[in-house]
Amino acid sequence: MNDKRISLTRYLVEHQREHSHIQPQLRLLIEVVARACKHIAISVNKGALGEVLGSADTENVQGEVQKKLDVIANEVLIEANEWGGHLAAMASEEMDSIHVVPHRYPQGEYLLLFDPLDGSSNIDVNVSIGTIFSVLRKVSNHRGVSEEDFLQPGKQQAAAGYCVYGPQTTLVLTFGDGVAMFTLDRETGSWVLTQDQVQIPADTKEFAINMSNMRHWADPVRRYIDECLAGKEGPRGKDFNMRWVASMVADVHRILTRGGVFLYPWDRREPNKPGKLRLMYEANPMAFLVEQAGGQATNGTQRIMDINPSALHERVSVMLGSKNEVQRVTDYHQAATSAS
Ligand code: P6P
Repeated sequence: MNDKRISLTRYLVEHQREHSHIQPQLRLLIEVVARACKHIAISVNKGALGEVLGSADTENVQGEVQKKLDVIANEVLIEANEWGGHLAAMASEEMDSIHVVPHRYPQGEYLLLFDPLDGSSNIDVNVSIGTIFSVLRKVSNHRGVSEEDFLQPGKQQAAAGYCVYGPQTTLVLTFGDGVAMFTLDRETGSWVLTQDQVQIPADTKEFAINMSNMRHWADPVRRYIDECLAGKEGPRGKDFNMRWVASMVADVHRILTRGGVFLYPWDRREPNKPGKLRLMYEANPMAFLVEQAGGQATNGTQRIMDINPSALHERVSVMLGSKNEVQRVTDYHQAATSAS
């Protein structure tokens, strides 16, 4: 065993020693979530051998058909986090309402939100998927816990992260003091620190968006993408590349690893909805990670982590990644607003 390798436990102990805001309950929470992600990885990696593929023949609160692995991942996270005494309640993309820790267990000061398995449409075709999580403090001192306790802006997050189930299984984490990446060593079952103080390049030549929605976009997004497509003959003076995995965790992991910009903007298909992605357990945790890595994350006009939520499952328009590109998209939105 290479004693230069830093395990997740050692990282958390040393990080807690340096940063007083990391309370013992928060450290335990992250260790429990990391262990749950290992269990989810085992189920994901079984694929067709584990009878975990295909649909569960049920729908979630979003009206989406749940995959068997969506339900499995949700149950793993609920069961892993109920008994430890670090949480008051949990919220999930897969559950209509919050899950309060049963009275038979002690309640803690934290709230955990998660998308247990993001990118489910990729499960059956063996493309990377992931678990996204966000941690809030229960700030109200009234007894009990309700959905209102969860409705805090993303800047209030105590921690956030994701686990990407791809060629490697990688846990990415922030407490607000930078971003660290841990790769799962399957031989020992340990999470091993493989990158610390992750930084996203300020500039990029790579954008990620679902181009099939182009005709539905608002003008500022259409302008930004048209200029990327115009390449070096156009106003940007450089060629761009495009990626779209249709798994936010995979696209964000690429951006944290080598830069880029990710857009899932509002579009005219559902004009009354601000966007497709969910604020509380997709956009906010990813925005926290991206900002901590030196990037930006907005809804086109506002910093995502400043948005005051009004509903647990509310959606949001998302533009995040290399700061100079996200700033450009924001500038185009402001120019369009000024011109109107
Ligand atoms: P589309 C997955 O369902 C997800 O929520 C994100 O992970 C992903 O970025 C997006 O939706 C993909 O959406 O419309 O391209 O299938």
